[in-house]
Amino acid sequence: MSLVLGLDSSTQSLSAVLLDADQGVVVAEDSVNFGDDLPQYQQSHGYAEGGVRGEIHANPMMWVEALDLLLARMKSNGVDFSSVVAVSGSGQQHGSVYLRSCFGEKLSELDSAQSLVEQIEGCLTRKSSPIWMDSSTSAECAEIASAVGGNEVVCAKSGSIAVERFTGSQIRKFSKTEPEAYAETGVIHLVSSYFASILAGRNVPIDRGDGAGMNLMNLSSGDWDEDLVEATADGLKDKLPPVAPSNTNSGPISSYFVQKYGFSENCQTVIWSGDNPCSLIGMGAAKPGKVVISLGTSDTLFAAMSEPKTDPNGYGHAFGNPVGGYMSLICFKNGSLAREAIKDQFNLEWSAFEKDGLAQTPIGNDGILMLPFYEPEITPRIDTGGPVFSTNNELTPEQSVRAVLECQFLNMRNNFGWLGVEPTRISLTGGASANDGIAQVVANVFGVPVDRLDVPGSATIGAAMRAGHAIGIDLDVLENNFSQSKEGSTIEPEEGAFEIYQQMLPQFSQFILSQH
Ligand code: ADP
Ligand code: XUL
Repeated sequence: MSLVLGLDSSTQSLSAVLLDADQGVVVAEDSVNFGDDLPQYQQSHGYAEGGVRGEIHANPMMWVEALDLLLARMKSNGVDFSSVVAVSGSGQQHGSVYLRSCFGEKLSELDSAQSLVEQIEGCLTRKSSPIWMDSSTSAECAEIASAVGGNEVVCAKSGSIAVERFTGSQIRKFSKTEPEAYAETGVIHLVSSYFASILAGRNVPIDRGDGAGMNLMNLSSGDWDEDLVEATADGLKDKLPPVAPSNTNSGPISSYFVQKYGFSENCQTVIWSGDNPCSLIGMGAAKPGKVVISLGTSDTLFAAMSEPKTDPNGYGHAFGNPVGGYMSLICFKNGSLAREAIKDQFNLEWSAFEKDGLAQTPIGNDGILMLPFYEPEITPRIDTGGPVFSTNNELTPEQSVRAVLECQFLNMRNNFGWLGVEPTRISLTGGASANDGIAQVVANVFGVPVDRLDVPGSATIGAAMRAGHAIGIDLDVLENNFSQSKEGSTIEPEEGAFEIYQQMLPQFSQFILSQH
């Protein structure tokens, strides 16, 4: 029996899935929701509300408290961790944690009689972690780009132009605004490498999948880019962990987890990757050919690439593919949070977004358009100060639901051409993918069938599969066992729908342009 554990520290929750890799069985799964399960941190969606000038930070202690809570809860529910042979994980991308040099030593002597929070809190040089939703670093992006010769150079080197939510500009801002705390910082981790280090009981590398989301890694060499690192902040080279291939085994799990939760001393830890790279693996999309749309807190569209394709408009990104090669990705910030905003505004349930709810309005919504940008959007880069409608008439709840969905996916279609792939099917994942109505709109707008996986949580599953792959389990076996479409889950496009959206697309493009 090869039990592998996958963890996923996403924006709103920390989830775990335990797989029997050989048998293709999900043995256990559980999740801690930051807002519901850890209300004392007052971060109901996983981050502090009310940040100024686009700042969005989360509490890195909340994340580690969630780890203790999740493992304790699973253990008390009867999960036996002693047969787990390998563990890895997935982290929300771009977010960063700032720690003193003593962090590594602290991790090597963790006491299982105390909590992780009690022991790690003193290592922080910055109490909060900027996360991917933060848009406060435009000045720093411009400074980094100008220092290396422009955004074309940043993009050619790192796979993306200098981007506000990426870690480089966030580090630069910290070094400028809190120079003393920056000087006290010995190591800067991503969410992924922070968790991976805690599990391994020592500082471990950043993987090439997530590392590519920092504007600091050279995509061709797979290592830190000296010019970018120098342009970002003084002395940064010494504060970055090394970069390593995603399948790096970082050794046996820390004795903290052996003593407290019953892991075996031989359980291997594999370095973590970002949630999107892990989802690529979980969806069985590691080889070029499949297009995946993930409807999580953010909506993303991604696909494996043999070459690192970059977006001429600067909105999309090339990241490392955890099993080698590359992946291209576009991220839409106003994903589930925009859908939730409509749901909350009209006091609806998710059933209003299901097929029956959508049947109350015609496909195309009688031409109503909406820019569903509750937060400043990143694809395209636009701040409309809230949602914008093409009509002054007040919309019914049903019209609003259809408007948000249709226009989110029209916006996706408007922005994915640079990937150079014409999907013949789409693999759908993320919390909202379980909703048949939402899946139907995706199928209609793209005009292709939409498949969903047999098992939920592709990032968490992908993390567990990566753990298995790194210790020698064949990727094809893992994909056969866990990345299959759920029977009956395919949604075909409705007759005539695609043609309606073809006509709406230029109108939608014009509407966006009129708001720039
Ligand atoms: P993340 O990994 O970014 O934390 P998930 O992929 O877990 O996000 O998705 C969580 C989101 O899924 C929730 O915030 C919620 O908006 C959305 N969601 C959950 N169930 C449904 C549903 N039945 N219909 C539509 N959206 C849903
Ligand atoms: C990708 C991105 C988000 C985060 C959170 O670039 O910013 O998808 O990874 O899920």
